[in-house]
Amino acid sequence: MTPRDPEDTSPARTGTAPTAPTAPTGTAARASAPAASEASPPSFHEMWRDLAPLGRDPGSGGYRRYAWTAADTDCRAWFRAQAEARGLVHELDRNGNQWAWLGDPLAGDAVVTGSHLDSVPDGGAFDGPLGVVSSFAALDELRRRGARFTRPVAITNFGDEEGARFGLACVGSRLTAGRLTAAKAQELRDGDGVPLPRAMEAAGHDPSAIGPDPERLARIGAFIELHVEQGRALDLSGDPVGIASAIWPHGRWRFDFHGEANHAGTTRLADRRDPMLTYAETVLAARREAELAGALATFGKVSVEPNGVNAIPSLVRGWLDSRAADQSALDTVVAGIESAARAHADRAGIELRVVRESFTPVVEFEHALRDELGKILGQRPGARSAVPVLGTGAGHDAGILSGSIPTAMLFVRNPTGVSHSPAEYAAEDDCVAGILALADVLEGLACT
Ligand code: HGY
Ligand code: MN
Ligand code: MN
Repeated sequence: MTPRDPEDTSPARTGTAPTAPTAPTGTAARASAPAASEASPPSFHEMWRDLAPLGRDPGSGGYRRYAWTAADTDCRAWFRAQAEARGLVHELDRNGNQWAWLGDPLAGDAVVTGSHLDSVPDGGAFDGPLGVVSSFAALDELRRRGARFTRPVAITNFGDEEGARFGLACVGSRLTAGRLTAAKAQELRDGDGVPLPRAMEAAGHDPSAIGPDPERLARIGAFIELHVEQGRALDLSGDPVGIASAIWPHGRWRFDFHGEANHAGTTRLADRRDPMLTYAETVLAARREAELAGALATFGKVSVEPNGVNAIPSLVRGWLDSRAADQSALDTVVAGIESAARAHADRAGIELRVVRESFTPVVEFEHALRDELGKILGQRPGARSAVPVLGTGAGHDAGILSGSIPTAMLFVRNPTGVSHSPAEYAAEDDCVAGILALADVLEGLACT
């Protein structure tokens, strides 16, 4: 696999990709591109290229679109511009999620599609944005077909899905679904100690009404999220598009290892209480426990105080992300890791505190809607016998909402399976296949 030019975040071209007018990117795009209109909305390429430079780090080529930062604000402005270019009614809900409505938002039984625009640190271009861009493109396709809508349709951008800044995934959808209370949300702090409500205010959103939104959810009949696959199942099966069956239970735990600060150059080894050693042992234990249970465990984030080359740390904080196909395996892994950490901490005179910061139980997508998608996609001319149905270890807003409304997911093939990395990408033909599949699903659900 030849590495892609990090400058090029357009969907990887395979063969003769359909061409579209090449629009300049960033502000130039907004200044010089012809005014889009309902009749000729921005194409997939134009949307993709306008979005591509927003929040992208020139060094890594990855995205740093963290909740309620300037990059997030730029992405939100992009979303609103796409909505208005199509004559959709743009709405910001109490939790800062964006909605672009076609039809009466109060009528009920709406079919909603969308995803998120925020990213993990140095994330890829597709995780989230592919779902949002494809939603607009699928609506454009339905309008080109002259589809007659019999239900309201909305496109969403759910805020803070990755939890990169405040540590909790899916804050926008959790608040809306009542799975995160306003009080708990107000306790969230970023790495600089900035409370979530203050960050919202600084970005221009009034946080005073954050909280559950049951009336909104009661007006939604189905939510469909299209997402780049974060794995290689579709690449291995040879399918451009798949349907989600379930999301593994998964969570995030913070391990605080408190030791004793001291001089690196004068403190005898026997006299040290070095938390870095217990942290290191815990990381190795995580891999051992995950292998034993056939699960996943990752320490991807660590902070050290005082973080000096010549200072034995006083505190090491490590964040564990663990996931497993079932709850009992997940419980076993996390318990095994914590027990190994405590055993070493006791021997080394380290004080250990473990806090569960985020947790999502297993999600089984509603069978009726999942099967409806399979029927719609399986009946298309030239369709293969069945669209593959696959599980995932990745969390999504659709998973959070699945406890409140019928939800389903479509996955688009990811040739390498790589995600949460600047190297993430999907072939253009597969992105187009995803758009057409989403258009067919929306047509089957929301049109005569
Ligand atoms: O962490 C996840 O699975 C998702 O990308 N938020
Ligand atoms: Mn992600
Ligand atoms: Mn995502």
